[in-house]
Amino acid sequence: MSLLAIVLTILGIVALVQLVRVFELGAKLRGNTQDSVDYNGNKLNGKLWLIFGVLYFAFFVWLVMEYGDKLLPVAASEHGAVIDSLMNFNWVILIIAFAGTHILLFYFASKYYWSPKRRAEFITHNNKLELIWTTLPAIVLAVIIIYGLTAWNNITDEAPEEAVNVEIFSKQFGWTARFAGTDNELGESNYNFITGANPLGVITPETIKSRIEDIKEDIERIEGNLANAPEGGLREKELSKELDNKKRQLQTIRTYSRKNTVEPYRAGDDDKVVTGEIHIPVNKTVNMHFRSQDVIHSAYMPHFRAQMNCVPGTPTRFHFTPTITTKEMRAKTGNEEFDYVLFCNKICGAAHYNMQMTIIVESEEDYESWLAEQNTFTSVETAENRSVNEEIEVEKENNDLATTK
Ligand SMILES: [Cu+2]
Repeated sequence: MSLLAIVLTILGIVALVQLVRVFELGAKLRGNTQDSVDYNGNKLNGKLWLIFGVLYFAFFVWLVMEYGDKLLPVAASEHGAVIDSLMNFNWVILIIAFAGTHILLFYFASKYYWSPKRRAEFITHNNKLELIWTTLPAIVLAVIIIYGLTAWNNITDEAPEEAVNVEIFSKQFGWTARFAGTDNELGESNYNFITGANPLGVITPETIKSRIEDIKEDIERIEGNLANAPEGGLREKELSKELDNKKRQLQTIRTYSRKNTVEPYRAGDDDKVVTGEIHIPVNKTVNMHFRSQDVIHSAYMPHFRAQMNCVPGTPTRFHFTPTITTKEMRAKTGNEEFDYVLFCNKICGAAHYNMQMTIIVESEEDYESWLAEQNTFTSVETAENRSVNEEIEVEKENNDLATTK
C-alpha cells in the first residue's frame, strides 16, 4: 500500500509539472510573457493589501479581547505589582511599535503599486534617517533596561533578618518543605545524610550518629561478603569498589562529628519537615531556599510572580511577601476552590506534571498554630536524644586516635 502511495505521489507531481508547462506554452502562443506587468492587476493587489491590513488588525484586537485575561493571574505579592507594571510598560512600547510599523507597511504597499506614470526614487544614503532610526530605539531600549534592572535588583536584594526561612527541596517527582522552627534557622544539610527517615539529609547530632552506625554496618556486611567471594573474580572487584565508596562516605560523615562541638547542628533539631501542603503568613517576608536531589527543577509560583531554579549542588533562594490570603483570594476570584500553587516549571522527567504543592496564605496567628502542629524533624527519634552528645564525643576521640595512628 505504501509503495502504491509513493508511486501515486510521484505520478501526481509529474502530471502537475506537465500541466504548468501546457499553460506556459499557451500563454506564449497568445503573446503574453511573465515579464509584462499589468497595471490593473497591480492596482487590485494594492487594494487587497489594505483589506488584508484591516483584517490583520481586527484579528489582533480579537486576540487581545479573547485571550487577554488568560495571561498571568492576579499578583498576590508585594513585588508582584512591580513586575506587572514593568510588564505592562513593555507591552505599551511593543504595541506602539507594532501598530506604527504595520500601519505604515500596509499603507505603503497599497499606495505605491506599480504604475507607468511614476518612477521609484533611487536613495543610497540619508544621514537624518539613519540618525533617527538608530537613536530612537537606543533611547527606548536604555529606558527598558534601566527600569528592568532596577526592579530586578530590588526584588533579588537580601531578605530582611526577620523573614521566615523555608527550604523547598525538590526531587523526581515531588516537593518537600522544611520550616526553620522557633530559632528561625535552618539546620545544615548534606546529601550524605539522606536516608528514608531523613529525606532532606538534615545534619543533627542524632543523624550523625545513626549515619555512622548505618555505614559501619554496611562496611561489616560488605567485608563479610568479600571474604566469601572467589579471589580475582568480578564479584570481588565490585565488592572492593563498594567498600572503598562506603569507607570514603564514612570519612566524610566523621568530619562532622570531629568538629569541636556538635552544638551548631542543634539548629536542625526544631526544623519541621512538611509535604503535600505548606502554609505561609500574609504580609511577612518568606525567604525560600531551594535545593535539588537529582536534576534541575524550577519552583514556580505564578501568583507570587516567583520562579527559581532548583539546582543539584547549588542552593538558590528567592524571597517575597504575600499580600492576599487564600480566603481573600477565594472571595476575590469567586472561586471557592481557589488555591495558590507551587509547581515545577522544568520538564524534569516522566512524572514532571505531578510536581505540585498547595500553598495556603493565612494570618500570622493561623500560620503559627499550623506550624506548631507539624512534626519536628527529630521528634521521631527523641527517645534516644540527649545522651548522644557524649557518644559523639567518644566517637570523636576514637577517630582522632585512628588518624594519629
Ligand atoms: Cu521537576
